[in-house]
Amino acid sequence: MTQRTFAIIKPNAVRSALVGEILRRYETARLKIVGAKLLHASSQKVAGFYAEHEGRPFFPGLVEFMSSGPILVLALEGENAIADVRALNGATDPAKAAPGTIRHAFGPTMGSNVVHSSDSPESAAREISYWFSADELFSYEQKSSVADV
Ligand code: IDP
Ligand code: MG
Repeated sequence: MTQRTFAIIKPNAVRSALVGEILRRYETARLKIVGAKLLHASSQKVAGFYAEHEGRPFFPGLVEFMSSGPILVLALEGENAIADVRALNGATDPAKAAPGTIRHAFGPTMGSNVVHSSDSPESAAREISYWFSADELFSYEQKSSVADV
């Protein structure tokens, strides 16, 4: 089933010039970029995004980290996009992430694990609309080569 998911390239990955490498992995897996913005979120905006984790011991550090610099927010579309992007990203703890995943390759720690992605259709819908307005999202046919446009 074609579906949309939401992902974030976190501030440490943007700072470390990993944007191209991470987008290449998503595009190679036949995920279409249907929304993309570089932005520096406020701590309030990040706290609202991660509201389900409020009260957990790692929450203040997570909010501080995610608002520490620019992030790339993404809406991605494809067959089984939600599960596929979770699989490409790997386990939350980079030390437990499978070889070949983004978190295994780039780590470094649970608190700064380079990428986020939605865990269900409900969270994907909430997260896409939390960061994107309707006119920032696009639909188009993916061509297999630039000569094919
Ligand atoms: P997910 O990003 O794999 O969906 P969640 O459990 O939803 O993982 O947690 C959201 C984010 O909060 C994680 O990506 C991670 O950066 C951070 N986090 C979760 N659990 C811990 C922890 O025990 N210590 C430090 N950071 C954590
Ligand atoms: Mg999560």
